[in-house]
Amino acid sequence: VSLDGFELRVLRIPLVSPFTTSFGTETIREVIVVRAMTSDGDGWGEIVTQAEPLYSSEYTQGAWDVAQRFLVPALLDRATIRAEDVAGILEPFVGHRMAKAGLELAVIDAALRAEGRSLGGYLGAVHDRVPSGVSVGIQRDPAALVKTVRGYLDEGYVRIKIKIKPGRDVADTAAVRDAFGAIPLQVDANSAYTLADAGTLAELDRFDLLLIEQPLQEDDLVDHATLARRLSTPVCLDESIVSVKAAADALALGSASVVNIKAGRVGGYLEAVRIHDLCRDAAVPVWCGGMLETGIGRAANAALAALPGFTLPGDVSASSRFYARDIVTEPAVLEDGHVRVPTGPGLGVEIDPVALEDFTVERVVLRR
Ligand code: OSB
Ligand code: MG
Repeated sequence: VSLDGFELRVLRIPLVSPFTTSFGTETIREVIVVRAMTSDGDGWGEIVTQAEPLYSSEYTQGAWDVAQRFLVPALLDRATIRAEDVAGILEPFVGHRMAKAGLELAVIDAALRAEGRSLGGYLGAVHDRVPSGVSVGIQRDPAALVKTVRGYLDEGYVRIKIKIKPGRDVADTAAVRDAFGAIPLQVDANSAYTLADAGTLAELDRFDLLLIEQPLQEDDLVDHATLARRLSTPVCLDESIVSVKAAADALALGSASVVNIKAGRVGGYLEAVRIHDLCRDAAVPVWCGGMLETGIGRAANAALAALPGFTLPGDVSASSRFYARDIVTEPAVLEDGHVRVPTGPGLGVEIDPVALEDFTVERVVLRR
């Protein structure tokens, strides 16, 4: 495509209920929406940073700065670029993967819309819908958790993930297991433990969980391998898998037997596909993680999750799980426990310009 410029916006979208993890509570989703402006029309992307650097070192104002100061100017330096060129152009800038991923998605969307080709087709999707799991935040107490989980099961979600932290792990998991029997259930610690907690984490083995996600720190690949040998519950990595190289290292070390793939965390949907391919060749199951995406990232995640190696249900839930109002005209909905993979050109969803404007708190346009 030939790029005319980029529009960046910071949005603040209220959540339907507070979302609590081991690292904090969110009540408003602060996110950056990217519009790539090309001679063939617009493309949309989303930078999935959160307001504070608690899940990852990236955060919204940091991404806002690095995108304007370095990443966008590097892209606008070229008269024309292909979607496949974006990552290479941005490669010299260390890190900032979520910022890079959002810019790349906007260029991919613009290019695919111009070609009349869907993102699912481009990435290699083989399903027209994907099973929908839900990530459930830490609640006031185990009884409140059971009530919240019951609501999601009644809606049709096919897999439950509960957030855990020290002191809110074994009893919470037991409460959900006891209340609902043999449902597909997994837990996510978001790096809240150390190897010294291996005894507590081993107590989770009796609940027959699908997996335990990211018990230790982002750079704890060796400790995760040590822990994995002590647990019968499969260890899945999220925060640690920042690239296809990190994924290869984790598999070689035995740090994970399941991988959560998030395009933002790994620098883009094309890198996400490379991790999918690596894991598929190694017979390691993968699933699509989420970052409370708006309708933009949610459409893209559905397309990614439809690749053949995504053999576990992802955190690809309906927009209504987090938002009363989305910024696309056809938000993802739950149908028989599944979310449909859009088939239209590019992301296959259209922006609702009024909603976009209503949630915007900062806006900038950078032109060639
Ligand atoms: O660890 O998977 C995570 C949300 C923000 C940051 C990290 C995580 C999450 C979730 C929510 O679990 C997943 C979703 O978008 O549904
Ligand atoms: Mg996680």
